[in-house]
Amino acid sequence: MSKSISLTQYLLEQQRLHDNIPAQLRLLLEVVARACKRISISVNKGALGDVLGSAHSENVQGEIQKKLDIIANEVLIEANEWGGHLAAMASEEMEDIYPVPNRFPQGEYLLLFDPLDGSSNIDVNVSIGTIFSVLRRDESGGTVSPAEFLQPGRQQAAAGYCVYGPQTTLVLTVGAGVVMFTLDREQGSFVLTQDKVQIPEDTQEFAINMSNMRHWAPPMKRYIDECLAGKDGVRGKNFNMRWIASMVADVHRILCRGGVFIYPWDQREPEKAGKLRLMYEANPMGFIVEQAGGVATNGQQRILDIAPDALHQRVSVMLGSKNEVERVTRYHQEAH
Ligand code: AHM
Ligand code: MG
Repeated sequence: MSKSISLTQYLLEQQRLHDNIPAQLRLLLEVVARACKRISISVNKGALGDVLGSAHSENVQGEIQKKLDIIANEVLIEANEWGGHLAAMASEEMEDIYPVPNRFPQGEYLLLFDPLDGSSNIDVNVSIGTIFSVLRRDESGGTVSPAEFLQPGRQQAAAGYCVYGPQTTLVLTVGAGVVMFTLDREQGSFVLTQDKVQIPEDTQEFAINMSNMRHWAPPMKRYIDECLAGKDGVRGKNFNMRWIASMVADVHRILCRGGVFIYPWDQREPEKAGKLRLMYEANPMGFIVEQAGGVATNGQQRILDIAPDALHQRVSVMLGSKNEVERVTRYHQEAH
Protein backbone atom coordinates (compact mmCIF):
# COMPACT_ATOMS: atom_id res chain seq x y z
CA MET A 1 0.00 0.00 0.00
CA SER A 2 1.43 3.39 -0.93
CA LYS A 3 1.82 5.78 2.00
CA SER A 4 -0.55 8.75 2.01
CA ILE A 5 0.65 12.22 3.04
CA SER A 6 -1.77 14.35 5.03
CA LEU A 7 -1.96 18.14 4.79
CA THR A 8 -0.38 18.41 8.26
CA GLN A 9 2.55 16.19 7.30
CA TYR A 10 3.03 18.03 4.01
CA LEU A 11 3.12 21.46 5.68
CA LEU A 12 5.55 20.31 8.38
CA GLU A 13 7.89 18.70 5.86
CA GLN A 14 7.85 21.79 3.61
CA GLN A 15 8.77 23.93 6.59
CA ARG A 16 11.67 21.62 7.48
CA LEU A 17 12.92 21.46 3.89
CA HIS A 18 12.42 25.05 2.69
CA ASP A 19 11.70 27.10 5.81
CA ASN A 20 8.78 28.74 3.97
CA ILE A 21 5.81 27.94 6.22
CA PRO A 22 6.26 29.53 9.67
CA ALA A 23 4.19 28.05 12.53
CA GLN A 24 1.47 30.74 12.39
CA LEU A 25 1.00 30.28 8.66
CA ARG A 26 0.84 26.51 9.09
CA LEU A 27 -1.82 26.87 11.77
CA LEU A 28 -3.72 29.30 9.53
CA LEU A 29 -3.73 26.89 6.58
CA GLU A 30 -4.82 23.99 8.76
CA VAL A 31 -7.64 26.03 10.28
CA VAL A 32 -8.86 27.16 6.84
CA ALA A 33 -8.75 23.51 5.68
CA ARG A 34 -10.79 22.48 8.76
CA ALA A 35 -13.34 25.20 8.00
CA CYS A 36 -13.56 23.96 4.40
CA LYS A 37 -14.30 20.46 5.71
CA ARG A 38 -17.22 21.87 7.71
CA ILE A 39 -18.49 23.80 4.68
CA SER A 40 -18.17 20.66 2.58
CA ILE A 41 -20.39 18.79 5.06
CA SER A 42 -23.09 21.48 4.80
CA VAL A 43 -22.84 21.53 0.99
CA ASN A 44 -23.22 17.73 0.88
CA LYS A 45 -26.32 17.78 3.10
CA GLY A 46 -28.10 20.12 0.67
CA ALA A 47 -31.87 20.08 1.12
CA LEU A 48 -31.56 17.63 4.05
CA GLY A 49 -29.61 20.23 6.01
CA ASP A 50 -31.90 23.16 5.11
CA VAL A 51 -28.94 25.01 3.58
CA LEU A 52 -30.31 25.67 0.09
CA GLY A 53 -32.13 28.76 -1.16
CA SER A 54 -31.98 32.45 -0.54
CA ALA A 55 -31.21 34.16 2.77
CA HIS A 56 -33.28 37.14 1.57
CA SER A 57 -30.46 39.57 2.36
CA GLU A 58 -28.03 41.56 0.20
CA ASN A 59 -24.24 41.81 0.41
CA VAL A 60 -22.24 45.04 -0.05
CA GLN A 61 -22.26 44.67 -3.84
CA GLY A 62 -26.08 44.45 -3.90
CA GLU A 63 -26.15 40.71 -4.65
CA ILE A 64 -28.81 38.53 -3.01
CA GLN A 65 -27.12 36.22 -0.50
CA LYS A 66 -27.81 32.52 -0.39
CA LYS A 67 -28.07 30.68 2.94
CA LEU A 68 -24.80 28.89 2.19
CA ASP A 69 -22.99 32.21 1.50
CA ILE A 70 -23.78 33.22 5.06
CA ILE A 71 -23.14 29.80 6.63
CA ALA A 72 -19.72 29.52 4.92
CA ASN A 73 -18.79 33.05 5.99
CA GLU A 74 -19.67 32.30 9.63
CA VAL A 75 -17.79 28.99 9.60
CA LEU A 76 -14.62 30.70 8.34
CA ILE A 77 -14.82 33.48 10.92
CA GLU A 78 -15.58 31.21 13.87
CA ALA A 79 -12.77 28.83 12.93
CA ASN A 80 -10.17 31.57 12.43
CA GLU A 81 -10.78 34.17 15.11
CA TRP A 82 -9.35 32.46 18.21
CA GLY A 83 -6.15 30.71 17.08
CA GLY A 84 -3.74 33.64 17.46
CA HIS A 85 -2.60 33.46 13.82
CA LEU A 86 -4.66 36.35 12.46
CA ALA A 87 -5.04 40.08 13.01
CA ALA A 88 -8.14 40.52 10.83
CA MET A 89 -10.28 39.03 8.08
CA ALA A 90 -12.11 40.44 5.06
CA SER A 91 -14.83 38.72 3.09
CA GLU A 92 -16.77 39.23 -0.12
CA GLU A 93 -19.88 38.87 2.05
CA MET A 94 -19.00 41.58 4.63
CA GLU A 95 -18.88 45.31 3.98
CA ASP A 96 -16.13 46.02 6.56
CA ILE A 97 -13.07 44.16 7.71
CA TYR A 98 -13.41 41.87 10.75
CA PRO A 99 -10.60 42.52 13.25
CA VAL A 100 -9.89 39.61 15.61
CA PRO A 101 -11.77 40.41 18.87
CA ASN A 102 -9.65 41.78 21.73
CA ARG A 103 -10.27 38.70 23.89
CA PHE A 104 -8.13 36.63 21.50
CA PRO A 105 -4.41 36.94 20.79
CA GLN A 106 -3.48 38.81 17.60
CA GLY A 107 -1.40 37.16 14.91
CA GLU A 108 0.65 38.56 12.05
CA TYR A 109 -1.54 37.52 9.10
CA LEU A 110 -4.60 38.88 7.30
CA LEU A 111 -7.07 36.47 5.71
CA LEU A 112 -9.38 37.34 2.81
CA PHE A 113 -12.02 35.04 1.35
CA ASP A 114 -14.91 34.45 -0.98
CA PRO A 115 -16.63 31.99 1.37
CA LEU A 116 -18.86 30.39 -1.26
CA ASP A 117 -17.92 31.04 -4.86
CA GLY A 118 -20.39 30.10 -7.58
CA SER A 119 -23.49 31.02 -5.57
CA SER A 120 -25.77 30.62 -8.60
CA ASN A 121 -24.87 26.91 -8.67
CA ILE A 122 -25.62 26.12 -5.01
CA ASP A 123 -29.24 25.09 -5.52
CA VAL A 124 -28.63 23.04 -8.66
CA ASN A 125 -26.00 20.65 -7.27
CA VAL A 126 -23.10 21.92 -9.42
CA SER A 127 -19.52 22.40 -8.11
CA ILE A 128 -18.93 25.47 -5.91
CA GLY A 129 -16.03 26.42 -3.67
CA THR A 130 -14.20 28.61 -1.16
CA ILE A 131 -11.35 30.91 -2.31
CA PHE A 132 -8.83 32.45 0.11
CA SER A 133 -5.82 34.75 0.14
CA VAL A 134 -3.29 35.34 2.93
CA LEU A 135 -1.35 38.57 3.44
CA ARG A 136 1.23 39.56 6.05
CA ARG A 137 0.47 42.55 8.26
CA ASP A 138 2.74 45.52 7.97
CA GLU A 139 4.97 46.27 10.95
CA SER A 140 2.67 48.80 12.59
CA GLY A 141 0.86 46.55 15.11
CA GLY A 142 -2.15 47.85 17.04
CA THR A 143 -5.62 48.12 15.53
CA VAL A 144 -5.81 46.86 11.95
CA SER A 145 -6.97 49.39 9.37
CA PRO A 146 -8.71 48.46 6.09
CA ALA A 147 -5.79 50.12 4.25
CA GLU A 148 -3.47 47.34 5.47
CA PHE A 149 -5.38 44.90 3.24
CA LEU A 150 -4.73 46.95 0.10
CA GLN A 151 -1.52 45.15 -0.90
CA PRO A 152 -0.78 44.02 -4.46
CA GLY A 153 -1.38 40.31 -5.02
CA ARG A 154 2.33 39.57 -5.50
CA GLN A 155 2.72 40.08 -1.72
CA GLN A 156 0.42 37.17 -0.85
CA ALA A 157 2.00 34.72 1.60
CA ALA A 158 -0.36 31.96 0.50
CA ALA A 159 -3.51 31.41 -1.50
CA GLY A 160 -5.84 28.53 -2.15
CA TYR A 161 -9.26 27.27 -2.87
CA CYS A 162 -11.41 24.30 -1.97
CA VAL A 163 -13.78 22.97 -4.61
CA TYR A 164 -16.91 21.11 -3.43
CA GLY A 165 -17.62 18.85 -6.38
CA PRO A 166 -17.79 15.08 -6.90
CA GLN A 167 -14.70 15.19 -4.66
CA THR A 168 -13.71 17.91 -2.20
CA THR A 169 -10.29 19.14 -3.32
CA LEU A 170 -8.07 21.68 -1.59
CA VAL A 171 -5.53 23.47 -3.78
CA LEU A 172 -2.75 25.46 -2.20
CA THR A 173 0.29 27.60 -2.89
CA VAL A 174 2.76 29.23 -0.52
CA GLY A 175 4.81 30.53 -3.45
CA ALA A 176 6.69 27.31 -4.15
CA GLY A 177 4.43 25.59 -6.68
CA VAL A 178 0.88 24.30 -6.41
CA VAL A 179 -0.32 21.19 -4.59
CA MET A 180 -3.69 19.43 -4.45
CA PHE A 181 -5.24 17.48 -1.59
CA THR A 182 -8.38 15.35 -1.74
CA LEU A 183 -10.65 15.04 1.29
CA ASP A 184 -10.70 11.47 2.59
CA ARG A 185 -14.10 11.42 4.27
CA GLU A 186 -13.46 8.17 6.19
CA GLN A 187 -10.27 9.53 7.74
CA GLY A 188 -11.55 13.11 7.91
CA SER A 189 -8.28 14.47 6.51
CA PHE A 190 -6.97 16.06 3.34
CA VAL A 191 -4.54 13.74 1.55
CA LEU A 192 -1.93 14.89 -0.97
CA THR A 193 -3.04 13.76 -4.44
CA GLN A 194 -1.01 15.98 -6.78
CA ASP A 195 2.27 17.79 -6.42
CA LYS A 196 3.94 20.32 -8.78
CA VAL A 197 0.75 21.14 -10.70
CA GLN A 198 1.54 22.58 -14.16
CA ILE A 199 -0.85 24.27 -16.61
CA PRO A 200 0.01 23.38 -20.24
CA GLU A 201 1.18 26.46 -22.21
CA ASP A 202 -1.18 25.75 -25.12
CA THR A 203 -4.85 24.91 -25.10
CA GLN A 204 -7.89 24.55 -27.36
CA GLU A 205 -10.45 25.23 -24.63
CA PHE A 206 -11.87 28.55 -23.44
CA ALA A 207 -14.29 29.47 -20.63
CA ILE A 208 -16.32 32.65 -20.98
CA ASN A 209 -19.99 33.61 -20.57
CA MET A 210 -20.83 33.87 -24.29
CA SER A 211 -24.27 35.36 -23.62
CA ASN A 212 -22.52 38.68 -22.92
CA MET A 213 -20.70 38.78 -26.25
CA ARG A 214 -22.59 41.74 -27.73
CA HIS A 215 -21.53 43.88 -24.74
CA TRP A 216 -17.77 43.16 -24.96
CA ALA A 217 -15.00 45.48 -26.15
CA PRO A 218 -13.66 44.86 -29.72
CA PRO A 219 -10.43 43.03 -28.67
CA MET A 220 -12.47 40.58 -26.61
CA LYS A 221 -14.82 39.92 -29.54
CA ARG A 222 -11.86 39.51 -31.87
CA TYR A 223 -10.24 36.84 -29.68
CA ILE A 224 -13.43 34.75 -29.33
CA ASP A 225 -14.41 35.21 -33.00
CA GLU A 226 -11.02 33.81 -33.97
CA CYS A 227 -11.50 30.83 -31.64
CA LEU A 228 -14.98 30.19 -33.05
CA ALA A 229 -13.69 30.28 -36.62
CA GLY A 230 -11.66 27.20 -35.67
CA LYS A 231 -9.67 25.33 -38.32
CA ASP A 232 -10.99 27.59 -41.10
CA GLY A 233 -9.87 30.84 -39.45
CA VAL A 234 -6.58 32.56 -38.58
CA ARG A 235 -5.99 30.24 -35.62
CA GLY A 236 -6.04 27.15 -37.82
CA LYS A 237 -7.38 24.91 -35.05
CA ASN A 238 -10.72 24.12 -33.45
CA PHE A 239 -11.61 25.29 -29.95
CA ASN A 240 -13.94 23.79 -27.37
CA MET A 241 -15.94 25.78 -24.81
CA ARG A 242 -16.73 25.11 -21.14
CA TRP A 243 -18.49 27.48 -18.69
CA ILE A 244 -19.45 26.21 -15.25
CA ALA A 245 -20.24 29.67 -13.80
CA SER A 246 -18.27 28.82 -10.66
CA MET A 247 -14.85 30.43 -11.06
CA VAL A 248 -13.42 27.94 -8.61
CA ALA A 249 -14.54 24.98 -10.77
CA ASP A 250 -13.50 26.59 -14.07
CA VAL A 251 -10.04 27.38 -12.67
CA HIS A 252 -9.76 23.89 -11.25
CA ARG A 253 -10.37 22.40 -14.70
CA ILE A 254 -7.66 24.67 -16.10
CA LEU A 255 -5.20 23.49 -13.44
CA CYS A 256 -6.07 19.88 -14.32
CA ARG A 257 -5.91 20.03 -18.13
CA GLY A 258 -5.23 23.61 -19.30
CA GLY A 259 -7.52 26.22 -20.79
CA VAL A 260 -8.25 29.90 -20.54
CA PHE A 261 -10.82 31.56 -18.26
CA ILE A 262 -12.04 35.07 -19.05
CA TYR A 263 -14.48 37.39 -17.31
CA PRO A 264 -14.06 40.65 -19.24
CA TRP A 265 -15.25 44.24 -18.88
CA ASP A 266 -18.56 44.88 -20.61
CA GLN A 267 -20.33 48.05 -21.69
CA ARG A 268 -23.54 47.60 -19.68
CA GLU A 269 -21.79 48.99 -16.57
CA PRO A 270 -18.77 50.75 -18.08
CA GLU A 271 -17.62 52.19 -14.74
CA LYS A 272 -17.09 48.65 -13.37
CA ALA A 273 -13.76 47.14 -14.40
CA GLY A 274 -15.31 43.68 -14.41
CA LYS A 275 -17.56 41.37 -12.40
CA LEU A 276 -15.05 39.48 -10.30
CA ARG A 277 -13.38 40.83 -7.18
CA LEU A 278 -9.66 41.55 -7.11
CA MET A 279 -9.00 40.75 -3.45
CA TYR A 280 -11.14 37.61 -3.02
CA GLU A 281 -11.07 36.01 -6.47
CA ALA A 282 -8.55 37.42 -8.98
CA ASN A 283 -5.54 37.76 -6.66
CA PRO A 284 -5.64 34.30 -5.06
CA MET A 285 -6.45 32.62 -8.40
CA GLY A 286 -3.79 34.72 -10.16
CA PHE A 287 -1.17 33.60 -7.61
CA ILE A 288 -2.15 29.93 -7.97
CA VAL A 289 -2.19 30.09 -11.78
CA GLU A 290 1.23 31.76 -11.97
CA GLN A 291 2.66 29.23 -9.53
CA ALA A 292 1.43 26.50 -11.90
CA GLY A 293 3.20 28.11 -14.88
CA GLY A 294 0.15 29.99 -16.23
CA VAL A 295 -0.51 33.70 -16.72
CA ALA A 296 -3.15 36.01 -15.16
CA THR A 297 -3.89 39.54 -16.42
CA ASN A 298 -6.69 42.11 -16.54
CA GLY A 299 -6.06 42.63 -20.28
CA GLN A 300 -3.47 45.35 -19.66
CA GLN A 301 -1.23 44.19 -16.82
CA ARG A 302 -0.43 41.28 -14.53
CA ILE A 303 -3.22 40.85 -11.95
CA LEU A 304 -0.66 40.47 -9.15
CA ASP A 305 0.85 43.91 -9.91
CA ILE A 306 -2.42 45.84 -9.56
CA ALA A 307 -2.25 48.26 -6.62
CA PRO A 308 -5.69 47.89 -5.00
CA ASP A 309 -7.62 51.01 -4.03
CA ALA A 310 -10.67 49.40 -2.40
CA LEU A 311 -11.43 46.17 -0.57
CA HIS A 312 -14.34 45.20 -2.83
CA GLN A 313 -12.72 46.40 -6.07
CA ARG A 314 -13.70 44.62 -9.27
CA VAL A 315 -11.42 43.65 -12.11
CA SER A 316 -11.38 42.02 -15.55
CA VAL A 317 -9.80 38.58 -15.42
CA MET A 318 -7.98 36.56 -18.08
CA LEU A 319 -6.07 33.57 -16.79
CA GLY A 320 -4.78 30.12 -17.60
CA SER A 321 -2.60 28.66 -20.36
CA LYS A 322 0.28 31.04 -21.08
CA ASN A 323 0.11 31.38 -24.86
CA GLU A 324 -3.65 32.05 -24.98
CA VAL A 325 -3.67 34.56 -22.10
CA GLU A 326 -0.70 36.38 -23.67
CA ARG A 327 -2.56 36.54 -26.99
CA VAL A 328 -5.84 37.91 -25.62
CA THR A 329 -3.88 40.39 -23.46
CA ARG A 330 -1.91 41.54 -26.51
CA TYR A 331 -5.16 42.19 -28.40
CA HIS A 332 -6.34 44.39 -25.52
CA GLN A 333 -3.01 46.24 -25.23
CA GLU A 334 -2.86 46.92 -28.97
CA ALA A 335 -6.37 48.46 -28.86
CA HIS A 336 -5.58 50.66 -25.84
P1 AHM B 1 -20.10 34.75 -6.65
O1 AHM B 1 -18.81 34.96 -5.91
O2 AHM B 1 -21.22 35.59 -6.10
O3 AHM B 1 -20.50 33.32 -6.77
O4 AHM B 1 -19.89 35.35 -8.16
C1 AHM B 1 -18.78 35.00 -8.91
C2 AHM B 1 -19.13 34.00 -9.99
C3 AHM B 1 -17.91 33.27 -10.49
O5 AHM B 1 -17.70 32.13 -9.73
C4 AHM B 1 -18.31 32.94 -11.89
O6 AHM B 1 -17.19 32.82 -12.76
C5 AHM B 1 -19.18 34.08 -12.30
O7 AHM B 1 -19.67 34.66 -11.11
C6 AHM B 1 -20.35 33.60 -13.11
O8 AHM B 1 -20.98 34.69 -13.65
P2 AHM B 1 -22.21 34.54 -14.67
O9 AHM B 1 -23.39 34.24 -13.80
O10 AHM B 1 -22.26 35.88 -15.32
O11 AHM B 1 -21.93 33.44 -15.62
MG1 MG C 1 -17.06 34.46 -6.10
